Amino acid sequence: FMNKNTEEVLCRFKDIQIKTIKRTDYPFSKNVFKDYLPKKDLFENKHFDTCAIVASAGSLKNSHLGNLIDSHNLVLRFNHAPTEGYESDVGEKTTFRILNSQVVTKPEFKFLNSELYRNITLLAWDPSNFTASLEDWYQQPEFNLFPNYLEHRKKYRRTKFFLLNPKTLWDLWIFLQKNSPNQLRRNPPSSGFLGLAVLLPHCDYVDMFEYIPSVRVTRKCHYYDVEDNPACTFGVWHPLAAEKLLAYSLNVASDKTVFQTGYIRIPGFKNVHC
Ligand code: NCC
Repeated sequence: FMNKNTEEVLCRFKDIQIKTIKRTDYPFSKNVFKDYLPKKDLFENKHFDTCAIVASAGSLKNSHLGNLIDSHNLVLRFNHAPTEGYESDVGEKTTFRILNSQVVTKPEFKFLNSELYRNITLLAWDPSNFTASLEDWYQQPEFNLFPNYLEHRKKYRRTKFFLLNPKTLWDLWIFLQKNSPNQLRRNPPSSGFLGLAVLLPHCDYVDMFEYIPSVRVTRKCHYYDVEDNPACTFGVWHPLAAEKLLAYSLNVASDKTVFQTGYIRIPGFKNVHC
């Protein structure tokens, strides 16, 4: 059941265009990137019946959600979040990974060698300044993901690897600000919210696991490490609380599903009538 508010907000959400960097985008059109950027759009006209987004939250630990997650047609994971050793809680299927530019560049993540980043669809993002052009961003990325982007493209030709146009981060931020009662810091949304925005045009519905914290809520940052940091769940740099309140306002699943099982369900754009 979708109430009127849900449908209205989804209609405004639908207006945001998710842009990836194309061969024709200056300055990439004039440099070596033009031969390596994908020709096609992310997921083009592909449609998936059911999509799962696995937030990396510590509350996934002991959730036994693995089979439910794997039953979805598309599974999105973030950054270096592993499945190996955690299958019963987070599943083993990965269709798509969203990576921030730290993961692409910092040696500890072994981006060019780890099997986590092969034979799936990848989308990497790096924040630009609010008013920056693509050229400004290319000259001054926050973490210089461009060299490893090229290396990866050369090494793993079969992996579909996209770069997010950083303007999309600010379009999402503006949308969040317009739909939240509080003044937000001007920092881009988290990979989790970006994932939701990328998938809503392509899925019948999107199930987001442990993005809205369930009764298993914990101070642990991730299901896969021991870091104790409640800011991971409620936000410090990203406008995480605003993202989560907005996502929760679009939820059509029951309280029991959200707070005991541990996921929200958001209807894909195909199901909204604007
Ligand atoms: O932690 P991170 O996020 O990789 O998590 C992926 C997404 O899951 C959701 N999440 C995570 C933990 C938690 N307790 N609750 C959650 O809801 C969020 O939606 C989050 O986006 C990122 O968004 O890219 C982020 O990346 C990390 C870090 O860079 C990578 O994990 C690589 O180590 C950032 N942490 C730091 O930079 C220290 C984090 O702020 C955002």
